Amino acid sequence: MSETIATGTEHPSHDHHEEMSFWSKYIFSVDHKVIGTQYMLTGMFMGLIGGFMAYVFRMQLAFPGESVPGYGVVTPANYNMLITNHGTIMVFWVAMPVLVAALGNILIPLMIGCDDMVFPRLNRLSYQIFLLSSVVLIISFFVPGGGFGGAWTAYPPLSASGQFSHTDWGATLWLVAVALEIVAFLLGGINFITTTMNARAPGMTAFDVPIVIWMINIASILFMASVGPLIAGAVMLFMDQRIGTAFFLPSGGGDPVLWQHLFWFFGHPEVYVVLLPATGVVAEIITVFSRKKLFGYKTVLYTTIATGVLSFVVWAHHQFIAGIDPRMGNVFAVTTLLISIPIAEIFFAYIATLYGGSIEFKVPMLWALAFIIEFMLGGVTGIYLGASALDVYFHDNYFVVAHFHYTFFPAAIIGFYAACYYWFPKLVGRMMNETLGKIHFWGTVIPFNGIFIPLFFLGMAGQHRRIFMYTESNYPDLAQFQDMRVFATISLIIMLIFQIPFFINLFLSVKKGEKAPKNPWKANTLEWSAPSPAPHGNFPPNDMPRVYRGPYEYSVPDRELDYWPQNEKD
Ligand SMILES: [Cu+2]
Repeated sequence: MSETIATGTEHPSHDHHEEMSFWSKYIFSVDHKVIGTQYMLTGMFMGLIGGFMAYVFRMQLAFPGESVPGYGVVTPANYNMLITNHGTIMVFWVAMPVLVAALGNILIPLMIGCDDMVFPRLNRLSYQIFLLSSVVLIISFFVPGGGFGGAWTAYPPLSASGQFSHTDWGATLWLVAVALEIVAFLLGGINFITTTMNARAPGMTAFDVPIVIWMINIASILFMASVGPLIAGAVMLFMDQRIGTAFFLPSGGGDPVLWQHLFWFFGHPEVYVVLLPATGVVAEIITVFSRKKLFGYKTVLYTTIATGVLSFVVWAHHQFIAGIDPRMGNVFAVTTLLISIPIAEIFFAYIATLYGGSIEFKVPMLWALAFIIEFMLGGVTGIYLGASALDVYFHDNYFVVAHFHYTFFPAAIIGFYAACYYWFPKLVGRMMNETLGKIHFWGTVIPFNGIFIPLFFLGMAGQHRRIFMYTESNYPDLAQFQDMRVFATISLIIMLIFQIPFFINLFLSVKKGEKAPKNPWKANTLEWSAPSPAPHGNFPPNDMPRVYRGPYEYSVPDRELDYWPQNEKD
């Protein structure tokens, strides 16, 4: 990224940022690509912490031995702190920054053909608040009493007082960190939506906008519309923790189920906030690597909007056994089954896109195909959980854990890797290594299934989540499945080891990768008409992209890349 317009620089007038210092170029930059990269790197760093936490508590589950006398690898309270912060980090500090903030920042201006976000300084502020939130979260692990251990859903009364949940300053800092993180993404969402509405290349209509940009925007709207109740809830929980109110505490006349409503009104749409950008990335990649247009662009768009609307009326499927009126349970069971229809429709459109295409199994395409296959398992198992009667048994058991890892992992991890291998050439101007990429791909996807398929069976056997050991002494009926826990843990270790080829590939390719042409994948979206790496401002200022529409074809005169919108009709 450091050389500006290194190759094919027909427009030297655009070199105004050459004299910038390291600080203004990489730390305090307002360039959307740099901010997106900052979000991505911070998200990856937090991902390492979250992954390490998973390693520690999976070691505890597999080998509840003697390192801590009487317990195993960690104490029960530390186990709770690890699972709590693993979940929190992976959702709020990995999936959100990488899928929404990094992809939104990097892709929106490039793919709609403009030079930057409409509010670049607001964008920079958004990242800075996000960075601050990450620091606050990390500090919360080290305060007296330790990090918060009341689970990522922070249900009261445990989150306001509880002997195994570290509810002193650890809980309060956790809450402050989450609130700051939410502020960062609110600022980002305003920018994404405004930019997409107002800064599209001349000639680009709403239906010419690439589907991934639509999906990122719909995700931003879902986030901004669902997070309000959570902010209100966070303020109330903060007051319960710190100044003695009892909004959620039955001991003072409060109602803990109120928190569950406020949390899941946000928490369920959040699944789609993370899922939709990844689903969009997959649409871009499968069209390019099968040389096909997206099957049913408008249908996919409308079903995405339908998914977004429906995602607001399913939240209480997390509360079937929390004491809500059973008739309301029926309503939420029906809406939950309904939402599987548009999601399935999108995946059918993708399969129809692949059908009959000339498919090229390049690394980004492998990740995209893996997304479709793995998410299918997550989606289908969700239908079981949506049935309120089955949920009596499955609630908070390992079937749920396996299910939501089959939705979040494809979205956050597989979706991220697909995007990373695909757009790396545009950001860096070099290609990533295909062989290392394939090693990384198989070494990630195979062990991923090794971790979570056993958890479906453990769940069906009745293993409840958030318990730090299952031995003869505390769960005699579950102790016999210890081999499965060991298998899952070893799979996790293999998967973590196979992330090393990725980091080698990433850092080597920045300096030594093969030089990338403007459009290495022969794609037809606008970002590939910008130089590789795309300079500050993306496109030469006197040659900004335009979208032309002729009677029979779409063309961009005087550009080597023809752009035709994905919804082109023959
Ligand atoms: Cu849900």
